[in-house]
Amino acid sequence: MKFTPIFLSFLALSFSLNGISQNKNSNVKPNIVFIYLDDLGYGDLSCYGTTSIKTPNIDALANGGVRFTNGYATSATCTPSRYGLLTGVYPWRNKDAKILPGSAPLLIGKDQQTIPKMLKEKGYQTAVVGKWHLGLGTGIVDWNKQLDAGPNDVGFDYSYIMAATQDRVPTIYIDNGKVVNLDSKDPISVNYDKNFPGQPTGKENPELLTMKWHHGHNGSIVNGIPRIGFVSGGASANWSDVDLADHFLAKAQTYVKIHKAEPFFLYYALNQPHVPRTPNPRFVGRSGMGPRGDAILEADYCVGEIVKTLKDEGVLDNTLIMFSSDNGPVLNDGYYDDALEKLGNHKPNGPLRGGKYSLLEAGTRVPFFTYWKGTITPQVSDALVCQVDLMESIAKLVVMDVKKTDSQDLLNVFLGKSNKGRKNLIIEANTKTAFRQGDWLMIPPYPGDPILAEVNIEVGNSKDFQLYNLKKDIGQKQNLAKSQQKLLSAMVKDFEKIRGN
Ligand code: NG6
Ligand code: CA
Repeated sequence: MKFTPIFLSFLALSFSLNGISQNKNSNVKPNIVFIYLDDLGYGDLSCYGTTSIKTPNIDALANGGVRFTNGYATSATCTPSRYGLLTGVYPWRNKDAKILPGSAPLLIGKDQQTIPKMLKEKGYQTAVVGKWHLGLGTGIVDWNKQLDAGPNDVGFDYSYIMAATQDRVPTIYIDNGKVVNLDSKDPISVNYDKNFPGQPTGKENPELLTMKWHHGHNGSIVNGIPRIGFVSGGASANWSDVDLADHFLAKAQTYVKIHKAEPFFLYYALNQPHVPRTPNPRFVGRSGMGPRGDAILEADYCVGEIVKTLKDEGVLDNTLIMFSSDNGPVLNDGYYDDALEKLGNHKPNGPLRGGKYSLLEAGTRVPFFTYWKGTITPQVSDALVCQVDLMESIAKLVVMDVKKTDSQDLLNVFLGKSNKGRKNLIIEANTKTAFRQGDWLMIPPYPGDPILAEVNIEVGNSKDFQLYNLKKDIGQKQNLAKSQQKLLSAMVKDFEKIRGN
């Protein structure tokens, strides 16, 4: 038989689709939108079982796709989780992958493999909109010039970001490496060690504050909110906190409209419900739970709007949407904002133990689901999956070979065609690590207080080994390390083999 060129390209097309049925009018390469929330807990969404808050837009995606009950961030804080997500490398392999100040240099190496870089090679347009928190520049950053290293150097064609977090200076938008609305007559300087002469701070000028700090957060004051770090100048570039969510949403929507004709990857990183919680007045009071609950409702609105845009622009059927959170929940993360006082019966960590900063489950087990209209069959999956697996899985989706990392190809699991997730996973909290294997979780002994007092969260420190059967005991109430010694030593061995110590 002779193969004609047309037949051959048909053959290539069929293989490249990995058996995924495609909408007739769609691109061969699906768009990929990764929606990342910040500090959203396993129990914070109605699709994950809470009845105290309603998140209909997020629920519609979760219930129409594959909703994971064992979906993990690599870490219990932001920077390392984002590092693992974008590079496929466990963050504990990089000693600098810790919560970064707003002045930190770019954490991802310019020659490191990243998801957007890989997708660019396949002809994708790539974008990050929202929270970055992976460092900028190569040393001391001059915010008044084009930044010399950032998202655009690690694979993103377009970046519209906040540098670090909403509670860290600088409180500005950065558009493709350039600070937005900066007045050259009022240059901006940032310092994380000492204040600039004459600048008020949360510590010295409580009379200027509209939001009070509880711990940390007593540096420079912007919009009445005390932040971490010190800043001078750049007043015209400061964002409006209550408009942050709308602002980033509009940028994400515009991006979709401009790039709807080409395959695109949009990493849309919202910052709700991270502190300081400043929902737009439209959402204030709506949850009855104070600003934290209102911020979750605002995030739900944003998700609904971006999905609406994908639909209106005619690309929803050809877009794989993935949703997750960078780490677990925290109530008082440094400001007095009623998160605790108005919580009522709501459990941000659901049935899990611990929270943000914790090696116990609620630190890293987070809401996680995939949605692809017309392609994914709705289901709940108990497979073990981690954000670090996006690298290999997306590579598989776009038919590409990538350098081996800690990432595993779980494409069929993400598409709901298999229930075979990872066999094991190393999770991390403040550079300490623990090991999940099958249904079991082992936490090695660590010195330090079992409770991080300032946030009142159990972080998992103990002088003894901890071993939990998560299938039977999701709340980690029973430490079986003493009665399951054989299993414990086998797990310690496997863990050390991967950790390399
Ligand atoms: C901590 C901050 C906390 C939050 C966190 C980063 C203090 C006392 N606490 O150091 O408020 O900003 O860093 O959160 O400053 S994360 O989700 O970006 O990792
Ligand atoms: Ca976070």
